[in-house]
Amino acid sequence: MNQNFFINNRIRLGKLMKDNSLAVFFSGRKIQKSADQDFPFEVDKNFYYLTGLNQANIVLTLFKKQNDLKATLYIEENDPILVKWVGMKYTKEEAALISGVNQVVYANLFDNHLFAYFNNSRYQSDCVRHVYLNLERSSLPGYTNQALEFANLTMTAKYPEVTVINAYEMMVGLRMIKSEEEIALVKSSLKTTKKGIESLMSHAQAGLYEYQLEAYFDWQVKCDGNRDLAFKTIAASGKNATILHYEDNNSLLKNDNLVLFDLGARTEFYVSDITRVFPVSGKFTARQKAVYDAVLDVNKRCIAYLKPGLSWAEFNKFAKDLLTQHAYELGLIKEDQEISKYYYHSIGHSLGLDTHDPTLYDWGIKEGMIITVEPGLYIEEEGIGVRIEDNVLITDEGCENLSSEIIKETADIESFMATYKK
Ligand SMILES: [Mn+2]
Repeated sequence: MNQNFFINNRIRLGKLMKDNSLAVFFSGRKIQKSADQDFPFEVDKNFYYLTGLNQANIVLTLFKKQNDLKATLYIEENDPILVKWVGMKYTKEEAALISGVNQVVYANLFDNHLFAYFNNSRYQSDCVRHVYLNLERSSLPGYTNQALEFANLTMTAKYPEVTVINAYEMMVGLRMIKSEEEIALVKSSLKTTKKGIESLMSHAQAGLYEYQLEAYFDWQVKCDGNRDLAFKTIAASGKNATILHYEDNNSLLKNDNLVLFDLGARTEFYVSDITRVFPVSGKFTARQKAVYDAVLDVNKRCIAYLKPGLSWAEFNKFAKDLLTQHAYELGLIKEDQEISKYYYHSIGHSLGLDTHDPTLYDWGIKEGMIITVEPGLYIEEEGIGVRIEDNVLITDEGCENLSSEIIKETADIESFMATYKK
């Protein structure tokens, strides 16, 4: 991603800030896994969106004064001993080049700079009275992050006269509407995802374990140019496919099973999120095909229905009503409300730097959003779970299916499988 993307994102945020205000964003920190091992570092996505930097313990400040926006990065200095163990951190020049921030300084200046921004001992018109923080919440017990701690330990404790404003919703609003560069990266992820799906399907056979199918996908993603997984691959055969976030992937594939896989590659943090279903034997049974085609019909009709101006409630109702009709035809239900036994999630979500990209649901569906369309029917008593998930870009009067190249029709799946069956 070019630095202009990050510069432009900072300008867009700056326009939403009050005059004489400061925004402070943290890149995140390493989290201990066990003993001297850490979890792989995952950068704060709002920080990344404003800087393009992917490293722990960096701070970005944006100071808005008389409609001028000054960005400063605070980075850690390289320690020559540590460099021999873990390699170089960003130099000032590298951080400046990636982010387009001209002022890059070492982190030891941060506290002094803060005091200068908030110092009101001699009244100056540019004294900062409002500070924006990325106060993301989580329902996890004990959850904390650098911004929440900064709000408590620095702002409340040392600068109680300064008003803290939550920038999180502002960031979510900016991230919801995708730029051309972001759309291109999602498309690039989908290309890799397509290759991985074809690798996984071509190797499928009874007697393998689900985790072996998972490995074919993951291997292809790694091979395809230093990409990552968007999330842990779900490979669920038979009844396992009725568990939405099944992650064990340790059952044996049987010839009469359908396999549902829900997976995606990510490229420079921009993800794809695709679900497909295929028969281990290479041939759908009549019943499997009936269920599959019902879900496929809903998938296609939802994509045809999508356009800017719809509310999420309308979109969800449209999908649920169609799935309900099909459930009657499949002999699954006798009353409308019984559908919740066979369909128990919502029709889609935003996609971007996160797989479930944060969303302001009140905005409804808007042009420039990338969302998933993923109807499903899960029939535990028959060991059949079908979900068909595409990724679509909302356009001015409808939507464009970004994953239309990924195999989806039963006839195509059967002929693809047949070329790999001996
Ligand atoms: Mn999804």
